[in-house]
Amino acid sequence: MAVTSVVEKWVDDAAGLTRPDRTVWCDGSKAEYDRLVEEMLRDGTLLEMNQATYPGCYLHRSHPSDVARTEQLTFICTGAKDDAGPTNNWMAPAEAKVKAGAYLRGAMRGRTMWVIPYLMGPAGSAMSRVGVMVTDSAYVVASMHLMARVGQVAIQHMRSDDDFIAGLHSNGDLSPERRLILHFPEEKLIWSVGSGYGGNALLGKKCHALRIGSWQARQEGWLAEHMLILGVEDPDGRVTYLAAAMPSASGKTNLAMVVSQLPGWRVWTVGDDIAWIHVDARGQLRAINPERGFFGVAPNTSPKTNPNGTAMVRSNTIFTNVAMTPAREPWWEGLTSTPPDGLLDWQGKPWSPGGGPAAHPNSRFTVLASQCPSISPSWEDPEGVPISGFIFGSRRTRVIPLVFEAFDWTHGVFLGSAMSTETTAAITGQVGVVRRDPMAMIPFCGYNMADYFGHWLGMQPRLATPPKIFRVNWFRKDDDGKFLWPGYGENVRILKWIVGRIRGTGKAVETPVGNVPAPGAVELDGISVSPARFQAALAVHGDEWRQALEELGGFYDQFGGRMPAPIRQAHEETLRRL
Ligand code: OXD
Ligand code: MN
Repeated sequence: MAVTSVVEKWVDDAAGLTRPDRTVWCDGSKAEYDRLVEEMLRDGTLLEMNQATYPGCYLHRSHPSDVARTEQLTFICTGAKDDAGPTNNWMAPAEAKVKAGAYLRGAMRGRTMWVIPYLMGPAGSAMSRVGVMVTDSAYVVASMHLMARVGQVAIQHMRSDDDFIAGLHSNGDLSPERRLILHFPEEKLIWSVGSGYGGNALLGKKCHALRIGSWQARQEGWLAEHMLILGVEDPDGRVTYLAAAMPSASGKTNLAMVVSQLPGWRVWTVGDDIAWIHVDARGQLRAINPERGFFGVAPNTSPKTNPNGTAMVRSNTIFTNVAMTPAREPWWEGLTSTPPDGLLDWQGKPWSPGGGPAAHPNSRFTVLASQCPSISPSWEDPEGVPISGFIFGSRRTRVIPLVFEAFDWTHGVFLGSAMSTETTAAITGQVGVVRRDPMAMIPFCGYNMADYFGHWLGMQPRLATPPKIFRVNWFRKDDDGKFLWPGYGENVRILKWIVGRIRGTGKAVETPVGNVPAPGAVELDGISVSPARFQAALAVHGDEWRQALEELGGFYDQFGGRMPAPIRQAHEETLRRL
């Protein structure tokens, strides 16, 4: 493989630090993937699933203390602390290198170091970007094959000799005490040691495409967002593309590949996690999905919640930390209403009902996007798809209406900045507590979030018609703790209203926080949601909102004078309107 001398030198330096027994350059071929799988079956890293019913599927069981992203061990290492901002963990670059260097020095002795040149984004797209990562984990290499475009194609897309994000990954000893996930955006560099799991280890995803990506996007004038991308096709065949930011494990993958319950309407999947969005020459926002596959949360994926997701993982899928049936098929909570007898849990121990979950709550499937039955014919279009609307969605039992529309771009950015959510198992820590998560980017913004809001505001003058911005919350409950909205396939009814608003047809009524659907504007035929319950799902309660906005003011205060004035103004105006 012809690589630049800058790449070669960086790889040599990585080997000098970590001292692998041998270095293997990955070409991304099917033969290479098959070889890796064979090796991992031999050494027990992978277990074969039932090849008759789940052909090409394997199970990986991670170390029990390495099961989710560890945000407390994730750092942005900028020269100036303020450039990382108050919502990121920060470490001085030199100190970070001394600390992690101690864990990495000689860490690959006796191991192979694989070099993975990878492309984030479709081949031939000017929006795609290159990374070169090294790792001592065969599981990471195989997963990167599914999640990115690996090999020569990456090198071909380098715009100059040093146009790549360098990523150094080692499993180390997998101990949380010697784990660090470090980002050096000023050096286009990632160091990750001590975890082999998901976003900590598949460096193309959260580390590159979001944390370093968001930094690069700001420098280069585009947006790197924690967003799914979907196309809503109406009965006339017209497709409207939307990008939606949602926190981890909040129904994002389900929405990205939702099967419409509305006759004549259909949803096409472009991406389920990350969107890179550029302004084209006509002032239109265009988005690509930088990833090649899905690393989705398995629990609660079922033929009811996500029929496309269930179908796509029937072959060529690496499962991580799911349970296994005696027939060697994968199983997780929610897949079927009753668990099959004789399950082995995610750690391989016999499981019986009544104890902990059989599958880890953050167990995952890794699969090529092309296997998704709803994958859009445009998903690899080098020009990207035109974005007509943004959705900010979070998981909130109370306060936040099912859907409402921002008054304008600035108000929409304010609504995104105001987002908070109830935490899930995708990160280590307590589940179900409300935390601030502006635009679902709190764990992923590689720089000061006040500057990030400013960057969003700064996009507006460059846009011919700024996309409309919407807020959704599928998770609102009534006083008895019952969901007010059925969700899943019925969410297409909400998407239809959103498309209507974008086209100027959907009816709305104004509230102090934004425009909600007018009575009758969302079709409720065929579902058991009474108009009264629907109104309850949309209700804006002044007292709850005032309290929420007060807390929000406290959040803004940490950014001091760096917080953009228009966001502060939108906040104050909302308080006045309530
Ligand atoms: C993910 C996450 O894995 O957001 O997508 O945690
Ligand atoms: Mn995500």
